[in-house]
Amino acid sequence: MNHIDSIDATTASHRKPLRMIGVGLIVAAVAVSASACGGSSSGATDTPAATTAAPVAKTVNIDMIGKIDAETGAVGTFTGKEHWPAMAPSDVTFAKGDTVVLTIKEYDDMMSALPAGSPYNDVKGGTMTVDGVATTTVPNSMLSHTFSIPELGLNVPLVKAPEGKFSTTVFTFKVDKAGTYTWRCFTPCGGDPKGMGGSMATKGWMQGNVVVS
Ligand SMILES: [Cu+2]
Repeated sequence: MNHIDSIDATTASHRKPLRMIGVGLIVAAVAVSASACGGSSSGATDTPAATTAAPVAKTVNIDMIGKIDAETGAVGTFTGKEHWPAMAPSDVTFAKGDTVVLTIKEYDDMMSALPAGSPYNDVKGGTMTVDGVATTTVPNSMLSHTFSIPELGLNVPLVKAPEGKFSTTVFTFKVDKAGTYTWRCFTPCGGDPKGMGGSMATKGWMQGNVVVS
């Protein structure tokens, strides 16, 4: 008796949840087709399931190299153009909501100081490490360039390289607003007397596009 009872109980307890799952699936299907109607009335052809699914955290790794304007050096790390330092690639693309891990290898060992009172010594809009050490600000005595997107409140001050080597900056951040933005360097590293011309004023050198899709 006891043995049979326990088999019955097991069978019953298996069936009940199965039925409940079946009901749950039907409800879910109705909800999806309802939102599909809403989608089609606004002309959108996107799959509703894709837009209503829980966001999946995605990590995007972007590598940039800070090139310098020396005449000689390792292939790919020097522009060979005096007073024309560059960051390459100058255009970066990622999706809104992505966790972006931006790694910048800075080869420039020249210090380039910001004017007194400049807000661009401080890290803003994310977290930063320099050669593995958490860093929140870079004093002028250590500063070479900046990777800044003022429109998004992002600022990455770049530590100058040890002579003949490079420093590695890793900046982790997220942007929740799609759009096309401009990053630029704010240290006076360009060619004119004020250091703001040439590479500083030219996309592909000390500024570039940031496309958030
Ligand atoms: Cu610069």
